[in-house]
Amino acid sequence: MEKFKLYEAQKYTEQESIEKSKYYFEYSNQRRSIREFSDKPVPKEVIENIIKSASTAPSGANKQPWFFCAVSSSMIKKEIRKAAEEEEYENYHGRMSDDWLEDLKKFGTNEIKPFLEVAPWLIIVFKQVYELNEEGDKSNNYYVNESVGLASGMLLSAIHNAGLVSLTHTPSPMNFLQKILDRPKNEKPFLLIPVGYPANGVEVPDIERKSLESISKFFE
Ligand code: IYR
Repeated sequence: MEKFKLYEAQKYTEQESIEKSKYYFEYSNQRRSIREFSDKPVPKEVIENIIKSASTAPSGANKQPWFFCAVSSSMIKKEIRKAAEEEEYENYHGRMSDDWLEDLKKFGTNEIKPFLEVAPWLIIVFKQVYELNEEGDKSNNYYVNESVGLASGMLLSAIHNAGLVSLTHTPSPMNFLQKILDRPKNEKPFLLIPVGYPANGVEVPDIERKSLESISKFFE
């Protein structure tokens, strides 16, 4: 017989729930992806707590199919930047469609990625396509993309909550991260997330969130 522990829900009044949900939206709405970072250091403990928050995400059969590499070593950051820029050069010079390049124009991106060296931390999220134990036996993971996507979303919220900024970066292809960080063959890079403080006076594109009406429909 499985053992269950009693779940102690945190209870708020309706009014408190309304206020808290509104406050949380307003707070979340201040989060923006940042492409220019300050080199101001961030304590390791903050990054540890952020990763622990991400690890509270739900996952298929509770397999927790994620792994996080946190890099502050200048040498490794430099190696990552070099490999990422080589791939991005190919993306911007032939691999991305004209439509794609057009869609990116408003962000002013190109293949040059100084943030990969300037940001004090790079968090590389890996997905574990299957589980591999120490004896080399394989077992299944389920809903891996969904699970790691959820954990990554929670990672971004935890970063924002700590007063830090991030960029959800996907240099493509990303296999070089598996090599540089020496990760096992059951793991594939999922996202590369520079974390730190914004550069002084950094600007972000003037974009808006879609309206509630355009992203939802209520059936009451
Ligand atoms: N990976 C490239 C291109 C890029 C793609 C998308 I979709 C973006 O939202 C932003 C950039 C780069 O990082 O420049």
